[in-house]
Amino acid sequence: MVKKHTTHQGNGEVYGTQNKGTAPGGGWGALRAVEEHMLRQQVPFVGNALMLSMNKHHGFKCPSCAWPDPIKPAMAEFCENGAKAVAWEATRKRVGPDFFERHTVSELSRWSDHELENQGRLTHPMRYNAATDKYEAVSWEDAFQDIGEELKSYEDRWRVHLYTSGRAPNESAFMFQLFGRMYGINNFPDCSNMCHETTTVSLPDSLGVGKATTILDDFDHTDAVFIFGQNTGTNSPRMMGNLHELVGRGGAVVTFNPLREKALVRFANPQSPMDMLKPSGTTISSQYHQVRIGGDIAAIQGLCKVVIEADDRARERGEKRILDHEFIEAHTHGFEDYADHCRALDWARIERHSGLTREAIEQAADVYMKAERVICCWGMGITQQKHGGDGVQQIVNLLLLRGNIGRRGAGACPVRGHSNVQGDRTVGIYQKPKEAFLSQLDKVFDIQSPRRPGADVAECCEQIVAGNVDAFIGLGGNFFRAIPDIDRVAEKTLNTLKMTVQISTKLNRSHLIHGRKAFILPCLARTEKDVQAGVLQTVTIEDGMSNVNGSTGQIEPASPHLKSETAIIAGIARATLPPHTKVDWEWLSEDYARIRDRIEAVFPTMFKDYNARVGTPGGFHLYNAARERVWETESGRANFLYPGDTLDSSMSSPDAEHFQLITTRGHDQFNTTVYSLDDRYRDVYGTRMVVMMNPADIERLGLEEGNLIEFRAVAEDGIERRASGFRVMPYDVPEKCAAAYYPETNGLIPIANRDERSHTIAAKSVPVTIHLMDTEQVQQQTGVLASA
Ligand SMILES: Nc1nc2c(c(=O)[nH]1)N[C@H]1C(S)=C(S)[C@@H](COP(=O)(O)OP(=O)(O)OC[C@H]3O[C@@H](n4cnc5c(=O)[nH]c(N)nc54)[C@H](O)[C@@H]3O)O[C@H]1N2
Ligand SMILES: Nc1nc2c(c(=O)[nH]1)N[C@H]1C(S)=C(S)[C@@H](COP(=O)(O)OP(=O)(O)OC[C@H]3O[C@@H](n4cnc5c(=O)[nH]c(N)nc54)[C@H](O)[C@@H]3O)O[C@H]1N2
Ligand SMILES: [Mo]
Repeated sequence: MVKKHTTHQGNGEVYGTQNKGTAPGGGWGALRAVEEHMLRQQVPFVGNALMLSMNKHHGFKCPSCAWPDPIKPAMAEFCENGAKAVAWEATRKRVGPDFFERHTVSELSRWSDHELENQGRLTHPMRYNAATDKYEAVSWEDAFQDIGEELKSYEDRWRVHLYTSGRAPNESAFMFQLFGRMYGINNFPDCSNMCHETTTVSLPDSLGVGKATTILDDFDHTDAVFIFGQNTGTNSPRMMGNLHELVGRGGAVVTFNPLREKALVRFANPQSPMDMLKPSGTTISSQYHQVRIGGDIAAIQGLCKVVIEADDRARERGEKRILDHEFIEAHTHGFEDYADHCRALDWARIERHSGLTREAIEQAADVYMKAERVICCWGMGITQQKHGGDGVQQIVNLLLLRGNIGRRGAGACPVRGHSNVQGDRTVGIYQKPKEAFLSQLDKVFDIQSPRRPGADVAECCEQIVAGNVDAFIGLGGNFFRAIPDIDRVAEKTLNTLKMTVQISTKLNRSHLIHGRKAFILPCLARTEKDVQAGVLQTVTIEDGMSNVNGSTGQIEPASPHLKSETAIIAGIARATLPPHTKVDWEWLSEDYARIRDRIEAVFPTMFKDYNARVGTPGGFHLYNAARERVWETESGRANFLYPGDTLDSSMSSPDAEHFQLITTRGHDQFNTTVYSLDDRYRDVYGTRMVVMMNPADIERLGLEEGNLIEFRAVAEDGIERRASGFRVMPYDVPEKCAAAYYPETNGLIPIANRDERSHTIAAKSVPVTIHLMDTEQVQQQTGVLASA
């Protein structure tokens, strides 16, 4: 049966322009938002005590982003969006068997993402019944047996895919990969394949490590932070505190972003009483460069050109040199080639590709040259690009020029997304595992792991479309909503997958885009007490700067029927794997310290004394070689790397007729979880169905503000991909660049629109054309909206 899925969030909505432009990011708006969201989720008084234990020693780690905590946290160490995430999780609303009794899956398929999750927490394990088109309650034991029988029945086990979302803590992620490898596969598509995989793959070629070389302390000692393609105010709001503090002591923030993101322009720190008295907050970015989408490679090479040529002049004049030649000499490889490449670049070309003027680039370079210590941060604006890996490597080149790596106050800082996305990868969720890891895993568990590489997210999607997947198990997340080409994948999923199993906390679209057999297995959430064999358990989380922290839930579980992720994986593993295997799954899941002991056995150096160190306030830091100026690269040095010809690829050329579309997050959302239809930081209220466009483009296309438009994807495969019903909204964004919200636009992204090396989906440059909807389409659309 093919179900019709609504991709629209608007309900006969209007979009407003209240507060246009004036209020800063943060400030009173943030405090009001926290209060509102807690009330809306009916989070009772206990919510407040809960909030105070967040990110504290013996407390729980915020389930929102991966920004690290200070060693001495503030009284209330949380941000507006962390509070929303907790309110959303600790909600009093429930989705029990009675709910599923009232609604068929076909009906639910027409609900919006917000409506689905807003029903509350899942309470019982559920199994799909095709005869009634409903999910029905099932006992845990029956669910495990049924899943186990199914998994055992497959002839080709490589047709099974095990997806992980980055909220899973180290313990359950480790169990999940162990189960997968004992089952015989390396198919571990992971949310990072849509996120920072670009960094994970390209950074090691440059620096030998795939993680940030900075720690939080570096932000206290830096002179300048350059931010490329990361919307700090919405996605890692606690980092705003670090930027605010930097500006306060005279440091500089230089931002590269096509969109003017409000909080990066001005921000009022809710934790600063002085700021809260100022109506306009504090200026954060001393320079804000609205680079063309995908134009960072050209912009950064322009920056490097200015710095290198200034150094050339200093040499000629016998003045103090600009580059750190001592560092370059002792620690790097490929400098001369790269310098020549930059010297030879023509300014007209740099300007055309970056969309920035030479003067603007020179101004940014000036800050870079004057700052003794610089940190470069980057997010999805860099990684979700066709040449994302090249973008990451250009950022590293810029840092290397002045020895800005492996020094206090300086470094490379990819800002990671999900709270434990980095840890999941550390403990073995990886489709291309290294031999050293596998042989150690095999030794510790006396097993034989498969050596053949498995599928990442893009490959998993392709294999589903090709009809080559039998079963999908999701450890958290909302795979069938977060992926590209969602319509093509969904259709195939419903028709060809034999089984889908989703381990979840909330109802989402991935429960509705299901296989012939389908299970929803509800689990405990991060905030909740996880008691195993009578003992309260702690899990561990690795933040985006490699600190491993304990997290202990504080509140009573949403339902007595919930199991922990770890117990669920143990249940599936026991029912699937032959009884004589050496792993006692139940025994492991009864005490998470036992799992950590096994993790330590597999990674004896990295996780030395794991259990003892879990209790360290502020956690413990995992060794990062580049931070110590030890280069684990083939050349044994940090490498200057640059692409030959990527500036001129036809799809991303500034001369192309089509638009590049950014698909991005609003302020009231966490990935596919939509808390509300407002985006206070972009002055969008009551709808998410908007397209932000440059006024000159609106005029050129003969459009007007408020018109309804349709996107048509421009793709080399000739497949038609459309999404309609987006309202035109004039916005401060470069020409031929447009922006709309994710996931409403995910049907427009071809699976092949991705970074070549890492396969990370290029969700920030989706080639589209924009068309005014005709009267008939508008009537149909408004009909849909009105009846939704
Ligand atoms: N509250 C909240 N917090 C979150 C999340 C959430 O959804 N909500 N998601 C979490 C996750 S998983 C992740 S990965 C992170 C995501 O956090 P971000 O990395 O900030 O991702 P996006 O929100 O997609 O925003 C990307 C930014 O890049 C800019 N951009 C787009 N194209 C370009 C370009 O070509 N060049 C440059 N220089 N900039 C560009 C966009 O305008 C936007 O400001 O946040 C994490 N934290
Ligand atoms: N077009 C476009 N697509 C994108 C992106 C983009 O910018 N543009 N961003 C990409 C990025 S960066 C990412 S990381 C992915 C995100 O992809 P995912 O990580 O798959 O998606 P989320 O929306 O974070 O998942 C939300 C669901 O997780 C479940 N959940 C919440 N907490 C828990 C928990 O503690 N345990 C378990 N088991 N389940 C839990 C809930 O049921 C909830 O519905 O999306 C990617 N897709
Ligand atoms: Mo992410």
